[in-house]
Amino acid sequence: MNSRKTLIAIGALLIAAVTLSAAAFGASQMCCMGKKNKSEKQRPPAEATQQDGAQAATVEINDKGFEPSSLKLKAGTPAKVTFVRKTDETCAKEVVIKEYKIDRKLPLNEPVTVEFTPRKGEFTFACGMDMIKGKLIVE
Ligand SMILES: [Cu+2]
Repeated sequence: MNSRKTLIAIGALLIAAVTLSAAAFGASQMCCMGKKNKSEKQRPPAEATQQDGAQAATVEINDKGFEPSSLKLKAGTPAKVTFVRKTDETCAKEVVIKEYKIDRKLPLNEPVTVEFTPRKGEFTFACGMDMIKGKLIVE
């Protein structure tokens, strides 16, 4: 009799545990989706143009900062990213991509192309003082 009661008790506990963790999991899923939607609303990343085994994209520097502020690239494909500074009202007079040892001056209205082969991950491109930033999303 006693052992049977114990079994029932254990069974009830298990069911409660499963229900609780399922609820917690559901909640965390909801939370992540909320965050995702928010960041998607901000601005979707721009895609690079794929051509002849290479990829190219242009980023403008204007009074809003880098535009696009995030750029999607393919891993392992040589990339040419051209930066054009369109305003003097910015501190982004150079562009730095630390992970790829890129540090280039950006003369006004003069396109500057940086070349590198991106590897998978997320990288930051920034002004010389690391204040104005953009993101490379490499997949
Ligand atoms: Cu700056």
